[in-house]
Amino acid sequence: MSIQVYEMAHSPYCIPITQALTAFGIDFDRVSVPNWDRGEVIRLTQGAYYQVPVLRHDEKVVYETSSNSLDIARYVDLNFAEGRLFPREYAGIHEIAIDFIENDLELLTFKLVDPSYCDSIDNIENRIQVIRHKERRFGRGCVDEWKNSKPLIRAKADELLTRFQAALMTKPFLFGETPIYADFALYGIIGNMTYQGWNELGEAQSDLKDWAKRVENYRF
Ligand SMILES: N[C@@H](CCC(=O)N[C@@H](CS)C(=O)NCC(=O)O)C(=O)O
Repeated sequence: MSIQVYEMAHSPYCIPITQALTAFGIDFDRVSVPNWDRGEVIRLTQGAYYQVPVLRHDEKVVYETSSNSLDIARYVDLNFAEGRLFPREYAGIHEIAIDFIENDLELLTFKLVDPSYCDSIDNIENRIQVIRHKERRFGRGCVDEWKNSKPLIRAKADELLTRFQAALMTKPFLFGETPIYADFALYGIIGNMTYQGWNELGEAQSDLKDWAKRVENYRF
């Protein structure tokens, strides 16, 4: 059996997949896909997809079929996790939590990372290609704007994170004694936000730090 995850190491959508595979003891290879050249995933999917992650399991290629689908996570759940990533008992409310993490929260936290990420790209053409990509969606000068309004964006993100801190006050993971996909999704957000130390969890978020360590070290 051979498994590859086509990824960007700092992506809030790739980290949950690679950490879930790791938690279930699945061996896989990481294929790094640069933000400025999506040729490899476009070829792999015969032009059907250009985002990451993309999972390849032997000859099967799995990618998202819509902006809010969880096709790769559910594939991992069915093929490697025996349904333990999406327990039936949390169905519905679980997807609401994931949707909030992948959209409402991510829409704030990636803006805390991208200015540093762009600055870290040495090659000017590659860097401007990434900025161009962001500006297509968020408008000209958006990356500098995020840099200048970082404290405000961080305050809003911290406010949303308090809801997960509340959920962790009575249990080790978001829904109970073991991590489910929502835990890996939130772990992806925190992993993206704190990538290369560009941002850190504060004193008041030590419970989130402890939870992230639990997710990281958890093995089924
Ligand atoms: N809903 C998708 C979102 C994936 C996504 O937004 N990936 C980003 C990286 S964080 C990407 O590839 N962006 C480049 C692009 O959209 O061209 C998922 O959950 O996998």
